[in-house]
Amino acid sequence: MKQNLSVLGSTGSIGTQTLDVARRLGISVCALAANRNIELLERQIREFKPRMAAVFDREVAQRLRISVKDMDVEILEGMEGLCEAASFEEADLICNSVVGMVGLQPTLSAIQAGKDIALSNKETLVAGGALVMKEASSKGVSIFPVDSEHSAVFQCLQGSPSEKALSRIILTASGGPFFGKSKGELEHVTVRDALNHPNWDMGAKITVDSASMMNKGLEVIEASWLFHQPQEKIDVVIHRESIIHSMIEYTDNSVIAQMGVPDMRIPIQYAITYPERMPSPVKRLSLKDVGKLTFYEPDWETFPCLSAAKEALARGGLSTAVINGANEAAVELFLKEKTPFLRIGEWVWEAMEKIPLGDNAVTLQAILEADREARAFVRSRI
Ligand code: MN3
Repeated sequence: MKQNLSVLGSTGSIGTQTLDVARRLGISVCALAANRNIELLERQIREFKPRMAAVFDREVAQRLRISVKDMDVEILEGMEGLCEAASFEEADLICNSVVGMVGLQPTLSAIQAGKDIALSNKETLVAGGALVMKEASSKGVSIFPVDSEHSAVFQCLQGSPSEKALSRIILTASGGPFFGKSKGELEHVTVRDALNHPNWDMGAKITVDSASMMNKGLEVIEASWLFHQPQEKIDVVIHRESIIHSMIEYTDNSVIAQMGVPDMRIPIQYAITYPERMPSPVKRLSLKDVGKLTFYEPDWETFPCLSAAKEALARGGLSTAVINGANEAAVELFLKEKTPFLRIGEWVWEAMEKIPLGDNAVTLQAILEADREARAFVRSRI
């Protein structure tokens, strides 16, 4: 079990739940990093007494320095601060739960420093999977998945002979708030409609990604890197109740599922206590109360983000960085009510078709450039 955490994205949904797990298990926190919610970050500093904290937004970092000047904590800022928190000497686990592409460089810093990572920043693997997995294996760094589906697969794989015995990964998807809707019905949906998720309480970006099914697309790519499987071996099934968090199928067609009440504190805690199991505050699963579990084929036509992600994974190289950047920019515009919901999927496809990817070598430089181009492409479309 890990003893000293660095928590990046500590004021977000996963970050606050990570600190909740740490609090209950009595695990220390030596570093924190947040974007700009310095009121909550200050409360976290006062409670967990980390040695350092990083504020991504430089404009508010100075305000935090003043408000915690009675504390023995160093306040850093910007991407350097985030990377510093990601490689902080005393940490034995870096919990990377920042949202979006901004999580890539801290992940690489953690790997360079030889730190194990509890990863919930899926964009890290979507944009930079090739680079991240190569570096992690050369440094002997373990990446523990925190995303509920990937934690489920990881849990199912415990005791498995090898990944070679896997014949399929079956990722479950809740279907989000727009399950069963037609394209016509999605024409005029609002930000508020998209943010109304049936089963999970999450941040705005990932909730919109769930509504568009881009989240599942990103998770297919994430699964491909984490478990070394090609895109055709990763299936998606809609499972409205979110009780089965994902499944694996072995070559003998035996299927293993991981189940539980939908609560992120289970996957977060498992990444921290692995390979141990500890009591958690999560409610026990009562299958009698759930009654029945249902499954459906995803609607690939109405939710083109899902097929875009599979296509990008098949194309390889920088394609996944492009669709991720295009999606982040499109979601940002949608959340600001500057574009209709359906444009998100269209732009993601267009960006993949139209942006020339050069020689496709997946270096950090090339990933950042592909990301920049994809965002600029989307912004030029309104
Ligand atoms: Mn997930």
